[in-house]
Amino acid sequence: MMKLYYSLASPYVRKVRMTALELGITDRIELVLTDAWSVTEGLPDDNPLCKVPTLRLEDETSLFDSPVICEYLNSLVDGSLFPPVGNARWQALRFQALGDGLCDAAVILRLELMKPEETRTSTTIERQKRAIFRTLNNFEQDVANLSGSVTIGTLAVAAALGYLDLRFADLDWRAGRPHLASWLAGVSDRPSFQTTRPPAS
Ligand SMILES: N[C@@H](CCC(=O)N[C@@H](CS)C(=O)NCC(=O)O)C(=O)O
Repeated sequence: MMKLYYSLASPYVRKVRMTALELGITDRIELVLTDAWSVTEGLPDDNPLCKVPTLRLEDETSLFDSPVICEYLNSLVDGSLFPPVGNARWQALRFQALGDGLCDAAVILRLELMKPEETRTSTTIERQKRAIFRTLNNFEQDVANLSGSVTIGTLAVAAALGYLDLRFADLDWRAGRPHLASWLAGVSDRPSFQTTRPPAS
């Protein structure tokens, strides 16, 4: 049995769990709930970066980060989440990079906003906000390319938007982006999105 170190709120973990659900291989993965910030054994032994998601394989080697884990899982069953060649592949990987990058910006922004007000850096806050808004606008304009068959790009963007809903509801990303909003509403019907919904916090 493989082991996935996971947390409930991480959008990168959510993408990996959605991948496993879409591929129908969740029965091959044991989920190990882990707080990356406080854990002292297990996760840091398997991933020197001590981040979730980390996948420990049956041969006791391990894989990270989330794009690597997802591509590995896809390869186990010769799945179609990573188109093998051509434009479809680059589109899927590009959307994955933008989805993951949106999460990176949102995580940095959140950590900055958790600091006492007087120690926050306004240039960091503004830079991350601009990255978030530009990326959302790019998705809105490019929704036709997001709307094809489900790929790792679909799952990454859905997980990222889900993370904004969890942590930045007040950002109201749907405002002025009706195509992206209805795109996510469509993806939200998928069991992989439903099953991995983080508990409200
Ligand atoms: N690029 C990584 C990002 C993973 C990541 O940043 N995970 C966060 C949770 S959302 C984490 O474990 N943070 C703990 C830390 O940074 O020490 C991936 O795609 O897997």
